[in-house]
Formats: sequence, structure tokens, C-alpha cells
Amino acid sequence: MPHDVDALNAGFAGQLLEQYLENPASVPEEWRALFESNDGAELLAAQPGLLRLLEARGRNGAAAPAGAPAPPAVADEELLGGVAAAMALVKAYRTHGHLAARLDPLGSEPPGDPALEPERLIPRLTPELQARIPARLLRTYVEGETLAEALPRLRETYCGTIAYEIEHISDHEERVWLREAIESGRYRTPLRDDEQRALLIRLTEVEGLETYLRKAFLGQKQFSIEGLDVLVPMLDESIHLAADAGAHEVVLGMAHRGRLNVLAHVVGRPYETILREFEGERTLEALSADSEGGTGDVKYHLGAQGRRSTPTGEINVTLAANPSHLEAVNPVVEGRTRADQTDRSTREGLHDPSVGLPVLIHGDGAFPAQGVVAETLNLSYLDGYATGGTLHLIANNQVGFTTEPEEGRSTRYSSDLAKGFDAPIIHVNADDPEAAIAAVRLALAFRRRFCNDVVIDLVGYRRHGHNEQDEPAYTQPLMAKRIAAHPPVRALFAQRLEQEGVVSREEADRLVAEMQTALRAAHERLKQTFGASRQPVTREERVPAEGDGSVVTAVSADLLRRLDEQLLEVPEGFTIHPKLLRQLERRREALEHGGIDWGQAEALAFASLLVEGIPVRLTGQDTERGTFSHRHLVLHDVENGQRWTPIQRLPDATASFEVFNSPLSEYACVGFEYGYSIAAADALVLWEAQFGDFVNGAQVVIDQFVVSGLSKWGQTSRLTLLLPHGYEGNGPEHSSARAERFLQLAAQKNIRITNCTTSAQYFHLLRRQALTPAARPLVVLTPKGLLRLKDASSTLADLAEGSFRPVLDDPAADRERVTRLVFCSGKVYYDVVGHEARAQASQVAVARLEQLYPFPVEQAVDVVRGYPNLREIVWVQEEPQNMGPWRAIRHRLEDAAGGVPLRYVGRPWRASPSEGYPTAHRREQDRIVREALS
Ligand SMILES: Cc1ncc(C[n+]2csc(CCOP(=O)(O)OP(=O)(O)O)c2C)c(N)n1
Repeated sequence: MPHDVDALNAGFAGQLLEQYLENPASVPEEWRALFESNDGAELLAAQPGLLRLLEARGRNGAAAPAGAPAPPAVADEELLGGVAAAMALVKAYRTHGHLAARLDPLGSEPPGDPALEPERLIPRLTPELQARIPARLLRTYVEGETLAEALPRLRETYCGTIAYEIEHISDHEERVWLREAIESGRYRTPLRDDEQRALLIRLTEVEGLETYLRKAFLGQKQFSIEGLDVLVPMLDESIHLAADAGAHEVVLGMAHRGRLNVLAHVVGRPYETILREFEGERTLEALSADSEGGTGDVKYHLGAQGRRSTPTGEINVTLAANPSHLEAVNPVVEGRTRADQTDRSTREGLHDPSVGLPVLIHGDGAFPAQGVVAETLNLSYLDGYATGGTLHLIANNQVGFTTEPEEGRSTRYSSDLAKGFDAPIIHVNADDPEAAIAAVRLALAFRRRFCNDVVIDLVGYRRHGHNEQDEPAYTQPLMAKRIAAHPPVRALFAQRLEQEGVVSREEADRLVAEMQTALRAAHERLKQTFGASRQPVTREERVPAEGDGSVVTAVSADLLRRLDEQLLEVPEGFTIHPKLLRQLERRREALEHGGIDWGQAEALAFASLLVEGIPVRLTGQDTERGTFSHRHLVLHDVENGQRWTPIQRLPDATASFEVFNSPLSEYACVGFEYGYSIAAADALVLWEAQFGDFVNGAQVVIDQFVVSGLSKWGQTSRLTLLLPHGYEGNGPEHSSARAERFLQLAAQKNIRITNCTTSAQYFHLLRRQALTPAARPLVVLTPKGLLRLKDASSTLADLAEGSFRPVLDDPAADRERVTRLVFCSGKVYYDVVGHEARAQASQVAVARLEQLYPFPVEQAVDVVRGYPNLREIVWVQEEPQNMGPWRAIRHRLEDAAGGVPLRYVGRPWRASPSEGYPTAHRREQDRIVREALS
């Protein structure tokens, strides 16, 4: 810190200040802090030499040239001090103006801030002094010759019905752009008469729909938008601006609040279909889910797609289906948008953010409190996840369900979290529709210019209870009273337009009546269709065909050889780490003489898909290398750190391979990939967990989207989850991928769950997943130790022939001798067959269940039938009895056993998946295997 400001060399300080004003980042941190504090600016300004410099700058409109003789002192001490105070004031408006803004339609007093009061500064900025301070010294963009003229405009700009938080942004260019955009009023030009009229019509429609529904369907939940009505015209504006910027897609994510209105007016769903839902009939989405054995979903969760025409052409608008879980849809929307923005016919998946705009509508209670919001914001500027900036709209009705803001967050604003991500925050009063439109214009201009997220905190209220069955006055009595006495925004806006002579009172009233008539007519039309109901969907139609049989997963040996060679190619002069080089070069040998390990089989599966035109996207924590250092799809030159990804250079590839290390998130990352997989039905999208356990950080996405999306919304996905699994003595958290969770959630062929024991099986499985016509999510319990285990490796012939086999019988059993059939799944197989006791147990055959769901009934029966002298079947698992596959597949095994007794061997019921101590693990593992064999 420059300690003694009085003793400063004014010339030096002046130069620094000059520099600071040009570019704040260019001066040392301590000086920046000094200039940015009010005291500092004042003290510095009290140095006459410095102020002469400032004066000179003002006169010339530019910095005084270095070494130029100091211009004569033209100002008295008071004026000079005043300039510094005025600068502090400008800074205060930019930084704290929002504290004095009139953001609450219900009229609560803003807290204000002393720094905004010219009378309280030293020297006091009296009106006389203000009139003497030239505005050009202050570097603002508002109009006015003097501070006296500029000040009211600053106040209007920063403390009106819009307020801004931009000064936290670390990028100087962005900050200056925003200041200029805000203060020049470029995005706040008044609406033309026809635009105002259109806005009034829109607000009338928004209010009219809610009013009609409330009257016609008393007490049914509609989660009315009223109090935040302007959200709809804001979305209209966003769609127009997106189209204008060349986008083909706008993807919306939102919760319950206002959703029906958005469906009708933003997506363009006919009123009839919404009314049909209220009448208890299903609309199209639910129907399509029906054909997949679906249950459908409540009306305010259903997704929809529409095409909107805009002045610059048509554009798709997608409202993502979502569950009740607030904010869970955020990463899904980002993933969907990213998929829309990616050209998968290019080798790396060319990303063009101008193609689509993601818009997320948040609740003011949910935004600061749901962790997935932060996780999703953290994706926004990452190479593998960016979507060119998301428009965030906080539908801020100043209350949660019944929770007050003071109970719901530790920050002043609901939006504060986003400041950490350098997003500009625009607060706007929902009772000022024109300001709200201006907020969208500024936000999207900023996004277009900088590809960054922007947050609009739309401050309104909730006219009714949380839903239509709630009484808000039980918990927010004062607020409810204020709201009851407060006219709706449509009425306020109509009144304003009447005063301005844009519409007459009669015209405004007529619009209201016309809307009710239109809704009544739609309702009548709908009622006439009742009775002529559809044919019920038959059971046969409901269960989709698996269709796996028709898929060829084998790849010719010649092609595999060629791909393997290409996967080892690096440019001239590229130096691979010598240890890694040896590992990679072993792949050539493995191809010819056996020993194709997991990493190699996987790379070959991916490469073979790429030359067949199937795009692949693989993400996860440290996935480029692989947690267990087995993958190495991305190589790093040890001399210069440059990257090289051979799989993105395959000469014959006709589809993209995207590979990214993910941030340390499960919830948002799995949500993102799910969203991507929905929009990119053509692609194999894989997410890998660091260890399988960690997938439970994404449990909401698993439960609410992955396993149930098809049933609820008819939404299919071939998202593939790679979950490292297996008991290797690493403790309770690195052992189990919790197969039991997925098995419990498996029904109606909604997902596939596998646990392969050879790299060839994995190869065929990946290819089947990409190629099979019936898209379903796939859960793969992937190995750790097996990744390099010789016995689990495969040969070229294994890949060039055959297919994925859901059950593997014992290859070496003496069929007549066998009296016990051990069934197991995954790595424990190698523990059993590799155990010293195995040699003595020729009466035991060991079969592997490679696909846990859908349970391969016929194949399991065939295995059992292959042993004529069976006396028992033993299910062996490493997991405790209350975990792992046992409980889910027990009945299936019993069926397959055809009367042969079935017994369990494994860990007993346990609260924690595994032992913490390696010795205890070894003992338990040994006991399990001995029991299986003895
Ligand atoms: C993850 C999650 N927890 C709890 C709920 C129950 N819930 C539904 S709406 C709501 C209040 C949401 O408040 P806010 O985000 O301010 O949105 P608003 O309803 O006020 O528009 C709550 C707690 C939920 N839907 N999701």
C-alpha cells in the first residue's frame, strides 16, 4: 500500500491515475484499491499537481502527454476537491446505485447507501459546486455538461426501475462496454406506439389465461404467473433477438411458476391442449409416453416444442420437460443446447454458439439454495460445456413457498451467486414492462458480444398463494394485503398508455373481454370433442422391441488393424512420454498376439463407430487419460506440453469425437450429458464417474430423468454411464457403484445394466449401445484391476467375431461332474476362478451374468440346463446382501433354476458397502470365494 498519501509525489500518482482511468488492470493492485476507495480518490485529488493533470485531461479530451509542462492551475481548491468527490460519486452510482433503485412493485423502500448522497461527500457537492464541475472530467456516458446536469441522469439510470451490478466483473473491456451501454441508454430507447400496444395485448393474454383457468377450474394447480406477467413478453423479446442473431433454437428450462402461460404463449401450444389437461385428458406428450409404457406426468412438467415466427424468420422453441426438483433441469438445458450448437460431422465436433440460445428461468428461492445452480454456472465457460452464454431470468416473487428471503439465503440478492462467475446482473421491476424489455435487450446484446452468461433478476410478487390451493395470508399476511390492493401490471400499463394517448380505456377493456371470449370458445370447441375418445393403447404396442439381434457389432480384422495403427499415429517431432510410449506400442503386439486390454478395446470401439458415421462424446473427471491411467486418448508432448488426440484425426472418420475432462461435478455433468444425449439422438454419449460411488451425487438426474424420462415424457436417450466398480480393498467409498440403485429403478426395459468381464465384451457392448435402434440409457459397471488383467484381455478374433453375450458360461467345466453352478457378475469372477481352491473344485462351474438388466432369461436357463446333475445354484457377490444385484435378480435366478435350490454367498447385511482396512477386505474376500467353491 502507498502508506502516506500526503507525502506522495503528485506527478507519479497522477500518472498512475491516468493509467488507471485508461485501464484499471494496468496499475498495481494496491493503487487500484486506493483509487477505488472514496477516501483514496479524495486524498489524491487534494494534490494540486494531480488535479492540474486532471484538468488538462478534461480540456484536451485525452491524457496529458508524458513530460508535458504542467498546465496552469485554473481551478480553486474547492473545485478541485469537488472533481474528486464527483468521481467518487460516479463510481458509487455504478457500484451501489442498485441499493437505491425502485425495484419492488409493492413499493418497499430501497436501503440506499451514503456513498450515493452528494451532500454527504467531502467536500459536500452542493448544487453550486455541482454546476461548476465539468461532466467530461467524470468519464460517464450520460448526457449533461456539468455534474449538476449529469447527476439526475445517473440517478435515473442506476436507481430507477432497472438497476445493475457490473462492477464486480474482472474483465475491463466487458465492464467498460456495459457502462457505456447502460449510461448511453442505447438499449432503453422508448418503445414505439405499435410496440407498446403489442405489449399491452400480450399482458392481456397472459393475465387472461390465468384468470380464465382460475375461474373455470377452481382450486386446480396452475402456479399462476401473475405478479411476474412480464416474463412472457421478455421471453418473446429473447426469442426475437435470438433469431436476429442467427439462432435456430431457443431452449427453455423452467419450473412450475408461470409454465402454463409459457407453454401457451411462448412455445405456442394451443389453448385447447392446455384446457384439455385441466379437463383431465392427456395431451400429445403424454400420449407418446403412453406408447412406451409410460405413466405421463403432471401438466406443469411436460415439455413442448414449437416454431415461432419472428421478424427475422422462424425459430424453434423448446421447453424442456422437467421434474419437480427445482433447478435440476438447468444442466439438461445446457447439454441440449450444446448438442444443438455442435456440428457432429466434423472430427472434433465444431461448436458454434450462435446456433442456439439457452434460457433458464429460476425461482428466487431456488436459485441461491440449490447447489446444481452453482454447478451449472461453473460449466458456462468450459471448453466442453460452454453454450455461448445463458440468459438467466430469476422469476423473483420475493417469497419461496412460504419462506421469506431472509430465511432462504445469506446474500442480499437472490442473484448474488452469479457474481462469482462474472455475470452482469440486471435487476428490474416487473411492474415496468418497458424496463423489463430493455433489460432483455441489454442482456442479449452483452451475450452476443462476449458469449457470457447474464442474469436478469425480475422483481415482482406472487398475486396468489404458492398454488391455487394455498392461502398466502396465513404466512405472509402483510404482503398479501399489499398485493390485494395493488393493481395488476396489465392495468397499470393500460393506464399509462391511456395517459399517453396510445390506447383508450375502452380499447383496453375490450382486449380483456376478447381474451375471455377466445378462451371460452376454445373451451367449448374442446368440450365438443369429448366422448369421441381415442382407442386405448394395447399392451403389445407399449413395450418397444429390443432390436439388439439385428445389430452387427463385430468389426473386420483388417479395419481394426488399420484403426489401431491410426490411433498410434502422432505428428513428426511429437514426443510421447517414454513410459507411455512403451504402453501404447504394446497395443500393436496385443492386436496380433492377444492381450487387447480395456483401453485398447474401447478406443477401437469408438474408432470403428466414427468411421461408420456415429458421433461419440466422452466426458468425466480426468477422463481423457482415465482415472486409472488406462485410456490416454489425449496425448501430451513431454517437450512442449502440446496436445494430440489421434482419435480425432482418423482419416476415414465421418463423425465427431468429443472428449473432455469434466469439472469436479456429478449432478450438473450427468444432467448435461443427459441433455446432450436427448438432442443428439445420433450420438453415443458417455459419462464416466471417477469411482462408481460418486454417481450418487447425480441421483436426482438418475431418478428424475435417466430412468423415468421415457415413461414420463416419452424422452429417449442412449446416455451411457461408465461406473468403476469392484471390491479391491480401497474402502467403503471406492468399491461399489451401487448396482442395487439402478436395479431397483429398472422396469419396463427403461435402462440397460451391465458388468462385463472381458475387453471384447466391453467392445461389443459399446457398439451395440451406439447402433441398436431402441435408444435406452446404459449403465456399465466398469472394472479397475481388470483394466490390465491378462485374463480379462481379448484377441483380435474376439472383436472381429461374435457379439455382446449377456451370460458367459464356464468354458472349462466338466458338464457331467458339475453339481454346483456358481453365478456371479463382474470382477469377483476372477477372484473365484483364480483362487487356490478352484483346482480342487471340479464339481463347481462358474458362470457370469454380464447383463443384469434386462435379465437375460433364456440365456440363463440355457446355462442351467447345460448341467444335468446340478444340486444347487449359488449366487456369489462381493457386495453386502442388502446391496449389489442379489435382491433384484434373486427371483429371476429362481425362475431360471427350475427347482434347483438357490443360495446366497457374499457379504452379510451391512450399513456400509465395504471394510475400511485392506486386511479385513482380503479376509472377507477370501471367505466369500472359499464358500463359493467349497
Ligand atoms: C429440490 C426441491 N425441493 C423442494 C421443492 C418443493 N417446492 C416446490 S416450489 C417451492 C418454492 C420455490 O420457491 P421459489 O424458487 O422462490 O419459486 P416460486 O414458487 O416462488 O416461484 C418448493 C420449496 C421442490 N420442488 N424441489
